[in-house]
Amino acid sequence: MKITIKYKNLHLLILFIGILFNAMAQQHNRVKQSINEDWKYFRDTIEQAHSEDFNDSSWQTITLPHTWNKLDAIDEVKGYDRKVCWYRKTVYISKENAKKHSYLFFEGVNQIADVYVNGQYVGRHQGGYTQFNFEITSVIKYNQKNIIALKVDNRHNADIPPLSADFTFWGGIYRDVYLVHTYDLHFDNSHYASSGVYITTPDVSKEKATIKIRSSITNEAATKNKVNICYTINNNFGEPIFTTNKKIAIDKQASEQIVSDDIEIKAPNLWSPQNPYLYTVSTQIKDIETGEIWDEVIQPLGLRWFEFKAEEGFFINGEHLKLIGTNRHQDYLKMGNALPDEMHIRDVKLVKEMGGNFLRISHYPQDPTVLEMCDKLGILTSIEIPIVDKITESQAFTDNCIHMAKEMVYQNFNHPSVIIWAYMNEVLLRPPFKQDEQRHAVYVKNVTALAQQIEDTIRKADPSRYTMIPNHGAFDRYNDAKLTQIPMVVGWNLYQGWYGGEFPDFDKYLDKHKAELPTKPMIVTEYGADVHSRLHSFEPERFDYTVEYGNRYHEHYLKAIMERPFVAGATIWNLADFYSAGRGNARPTVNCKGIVGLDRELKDNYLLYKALLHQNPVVELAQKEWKIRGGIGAETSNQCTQAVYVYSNTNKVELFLNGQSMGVQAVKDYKAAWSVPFVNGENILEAVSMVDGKTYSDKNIIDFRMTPDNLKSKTLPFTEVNILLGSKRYFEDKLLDLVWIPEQAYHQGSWGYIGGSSYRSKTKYGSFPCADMDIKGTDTDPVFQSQRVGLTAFKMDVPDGRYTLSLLWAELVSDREHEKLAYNLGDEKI
Ligand code: GCB
Ligand code: CA
Repeated sequence: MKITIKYKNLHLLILFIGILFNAMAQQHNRVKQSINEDWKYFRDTIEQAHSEDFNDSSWQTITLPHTWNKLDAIDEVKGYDRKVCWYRKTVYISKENAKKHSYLFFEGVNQIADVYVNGQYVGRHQGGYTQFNFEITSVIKYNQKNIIALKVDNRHNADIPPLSADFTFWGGIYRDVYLVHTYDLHFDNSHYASSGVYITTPDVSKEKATIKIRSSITNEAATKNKVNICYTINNNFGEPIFTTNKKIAIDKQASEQIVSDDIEIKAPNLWSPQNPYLYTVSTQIKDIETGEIWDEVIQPLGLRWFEFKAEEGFFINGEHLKLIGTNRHQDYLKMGNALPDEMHIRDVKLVKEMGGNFLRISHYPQDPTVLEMCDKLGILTSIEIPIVDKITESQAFTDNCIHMAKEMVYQNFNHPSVIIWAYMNEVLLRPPFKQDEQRHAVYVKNVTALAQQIEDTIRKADPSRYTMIPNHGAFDRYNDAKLTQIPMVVGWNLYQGWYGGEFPDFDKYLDKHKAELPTKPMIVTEYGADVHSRLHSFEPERFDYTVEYGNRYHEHYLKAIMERPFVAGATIWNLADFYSAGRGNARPTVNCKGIVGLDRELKDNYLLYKALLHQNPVVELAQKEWKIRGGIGAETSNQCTQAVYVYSNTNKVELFLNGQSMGVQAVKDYKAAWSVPFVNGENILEAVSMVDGKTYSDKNIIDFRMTPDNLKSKTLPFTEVNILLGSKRYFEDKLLDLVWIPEQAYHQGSWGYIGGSSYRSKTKYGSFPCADMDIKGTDTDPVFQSQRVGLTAFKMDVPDGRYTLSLLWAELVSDREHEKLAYNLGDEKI
């Protein structure tokens, strides 16, 4: 059956869902309803905000998800609000819930939430990335309004990870909130806010699968109860293929762990990235006499087995699979981390459409929708708790880490997409006490001890998956601290050719792992280069933030990864650009290592991976987002020849410019290249490949703004030129509809600089072609971040006339390191 929904039918749909929901509620007796609408919010701490009769009418009305840092963490003022804010909401709870148990369920609040209902304290949750719930039955008023109040605190807290990291710690109730009602007999949702049902598949083969279901059941009634626990396995059409029962008696006010008998499925339809076949398991608590269902939990079930082998990599269902994909943060352009579910879904789809099969959910557990989508689309995952950069040597910190590890494992236990539980990202990146050798050694020992404790906790909670610690590229440091030995898989975050070194150093590092840790499976958990998708260069250089440098980086890394079978997998840092409030770079407050932008615009590297990973023919023009190009027209031809690339998995590609063939090129390492003589104005590029008699093509229309070398040219009259002094970069300003081109030295009859040298910034990572700082008062930072130092003159041999000359620069070197101002001298008529 195919259902097409038009807008005018929307009310019908809502009605339909309403009927369905009611029917389900009557049958299943557990109700979970979102309460995202109509919250009140106050951006500060305030006395008595928890109390029932507090007047919040002057507070802002908001809808969840919500973060208070959406704008202040991306503005030009240093820092962002890490503080206490308040939320309040009124909910009406009807009398029919009086016999039930009611809970408030939160998908995530960053980072401490103190919850009150009707003025009464119901509990605290620490940690911004895991789910939690509180029972509120005893404080509810029925057939009346109930006041929920939350004090939310995202201040730095030495006992709660993460302590420091390269991403913004957005504060707020930034995920969905639900009200849940259950009957006296229900699955135990208080066990780390999990479903209370844990499914394992101890034995899976092509012939049969064994399934075991462990559930935790609570009887809150005043009497002992006899019930039937009913297990049903449904196929992916929702049709039951297996049902069994277990009769049990539970004491009043008690909880019991029930384990099903082994359930066997013959010739299972195996789950894999190619075939993400999802069964579901319904576990019901049924009244032994009336058959009435007291509670039901439905969980996904994927039947698969997998293994990491140190030399050969990863295997699923007995078949080798190179794990390739990305990391992911949970934010979006100008929205912070407060995203609707659809936007999480969109990101998982982006990985799938690229051809990826693996997602490292970094550096913290994310919205439940992410794993649901990974199950459905066939994306394998690694999830981790947010210990990043460093630890605090306190019992409270340890306790919080252990608690988070348990929350992570139990809350996500049944997702077939999860293969790895991870923890401790680059924990020896900035180890303290460096000056005091002995104290430093104690710190490292404490890190090792904490790692071992978390490892033991995770292995005990879930022996069926792998564990992993992702380290940065300081091999010996991690090896000496045993962080390469404690987990089952080692992750390496490697940036050779970005933060330091050269591309081939990456290859050497991989080979070092194989030589020194030959029995330890390994994943390249991070690699990437910052790319501002409006910056281009034909002479790319480290830290110029150009698309072309990023392309070189990934082209090299990808080859090295694919050539080495012992590299089980690799996840690009990062799927999308993401906010990191402390960063300057080419886009202040943003880490630009995404292969798509903050707005999910595809960058070139996404296309490279697409060509590599897809089985079907792929032909993609690179530099696709570069719509306004610029360059200098040769005097005789008025053409400007520039390189054009195509990413493809076909053998050869033909390129056309305005309908004229530029020749056929062989594809090598998924890339083909041409020199294309662009003309002033519109240039239609078309790349075409023939595979098995079928044509595959891609098109891009480029508006080329030609600058004459001779400004007095009659055939190419000069109208405008925007020059980036001291730079080899091209910068496309889509808002102002103009393109900046690199400088050139002056020669007779033309234009250019006389004297001086290109500014180089000195950073801890080396000398770079541009500044690495936030330029205040502008959004086009790259225009200001390069300059020519010691310039004698800038000369332009223009025809007589009136011109507008704008000089733009920033003070890049100053004592006031963080107060760089953009100076725009305004327009001078000359
Ligand atoms: C890393 C970190 C990650 C950073 C990344 C970078 O190694 O794990 O959190 O964002 O490097 O871009 O520097
Ligand atoms: Ca959600």
